[in-house]
Amino acid sequence: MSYTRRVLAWAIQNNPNEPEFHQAITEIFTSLKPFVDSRPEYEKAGILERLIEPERVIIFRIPWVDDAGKVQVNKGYRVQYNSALGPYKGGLRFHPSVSLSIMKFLAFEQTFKNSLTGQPLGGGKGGADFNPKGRSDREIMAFCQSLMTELSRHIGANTDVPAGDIGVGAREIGFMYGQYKRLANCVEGVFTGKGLSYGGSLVRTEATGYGLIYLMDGMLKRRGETFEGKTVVISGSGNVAINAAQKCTQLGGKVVALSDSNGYIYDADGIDIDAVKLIKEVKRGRLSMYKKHRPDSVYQDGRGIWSIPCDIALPCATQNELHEEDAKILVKNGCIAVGEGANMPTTLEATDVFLKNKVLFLPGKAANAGGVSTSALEMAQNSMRIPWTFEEVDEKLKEIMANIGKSIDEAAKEADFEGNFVVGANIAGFKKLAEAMMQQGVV
Ligand code: NDP
Ligand code: 2IT
Repeated sequence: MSYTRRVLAWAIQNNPNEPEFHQAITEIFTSLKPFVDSRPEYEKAGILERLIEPERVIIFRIPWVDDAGKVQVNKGYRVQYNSALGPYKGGLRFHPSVSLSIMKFLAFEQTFKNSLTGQPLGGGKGGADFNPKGRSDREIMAFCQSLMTELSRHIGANTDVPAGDIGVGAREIGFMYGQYKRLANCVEGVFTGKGLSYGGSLVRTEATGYGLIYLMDGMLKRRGETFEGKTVVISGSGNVAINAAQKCTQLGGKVVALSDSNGYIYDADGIDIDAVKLIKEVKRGRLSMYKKHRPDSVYQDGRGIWSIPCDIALPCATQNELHEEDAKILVKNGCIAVGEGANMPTTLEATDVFLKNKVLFLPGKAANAGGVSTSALEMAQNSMRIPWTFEEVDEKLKEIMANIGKSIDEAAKEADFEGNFVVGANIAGFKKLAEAMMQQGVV
């Protein structure tokens, strides 16, 4: 059995009941197979065995008191996956589905994504099985403070730098950062996505969605296409989806649909993004309220968003939200490009459908890397104690996304998989990581 197959089988056997983690490592190892198996130095250095085992996993209790005076307990996680390239870096997710498997898949993906950015970032991820929906600001604060009381001892500006993800935005980061500062008695860039008044960076809020559109725009242009006049369907209606919709609209695309965990909206005239922001960001409400703003739009319960005909599909909600049947419908409806704003939104089978049908497919670790890249820019500004303007950060983000596009394209070509950016992104991410790990010895 080849080196890659053997380590993959071993990892799956040794980490039972972790389906999302198995899915992520299967995708990456399958891509790496020809590259790694033809280079015995990797096996000699045990690179894959060391890469697949997180350096550290912290699981902890988060006790807090709700508004009714009842004690609640949640499970918290921080997976510190790999520090070969820099401090552990990656978001925190608050969602009832959070499990060890989901944390590990996200942290493993993050390690490759961060490598691809070309910035000095290791990989990590964390979160809790906490459901913020319907909770008061005081309950959110109590939860965030309790989480940070434990997490604070494991993080630091040069150790591990968390940020936001699903269910964690400016409000939650503010509460967690405030508690960290109090416990550590230290003001440092230990978080990214901070508020602008206390060390945050301009463009970080927009960065993941903008970066996705910058990369897609660049890759479309290589095929002689642009966003101008294209019909676009975007799933989700959170940070990534909203900012992707905004930039896409600025570039001439027409976003006709968005979704949340209950259903989706279709607006043939193009989604009114300000209305969505009001509903989701200010009122923390449901997309079903959109019809009040635009009576001619349609709201539909359920996960049928991919049946809407479009030229470009951008899954920006969560893992495994786009299945094989959805991919077949998208292809049948003439979709020419898919960009993953979310982490692993497309199942392995659906990805195959896109690749076989020559759909331009941009995998999450490249397509959504704009968020963490801008986090690295926030860290740089914190270290220098000098903030950059919106235009300066935006320019740097564009350059980083263009470089990512170039490196996944070149890596795919070198591996004889021209146009397959799943292979391109995995190999390009792996090469840099493996080189750093080899040079640092067996650690
Ligand atoms: P938000 O919490 O801001 O928004 C998440 C959106 O996805 C909401 O519309 C939510 O619906 C929907 N959603 C979440 N879980 C589910 C589910 N199980 N089924 C259906 N819909 C769901 O998160 P972000 O926009 O920050 O994150 C979205 C994706 O992008 C995630 O995969 C995240 O890992 C990834 N990502 C985020 C980055 C960032 O900088 N924020 C960077 C890179 C990737 P509802 O409102 O009903 O909960
Ligand atoms: O998945 C991701 O890349 C994020 N949630 C952002 C991580 C970060 O550290 O900015």
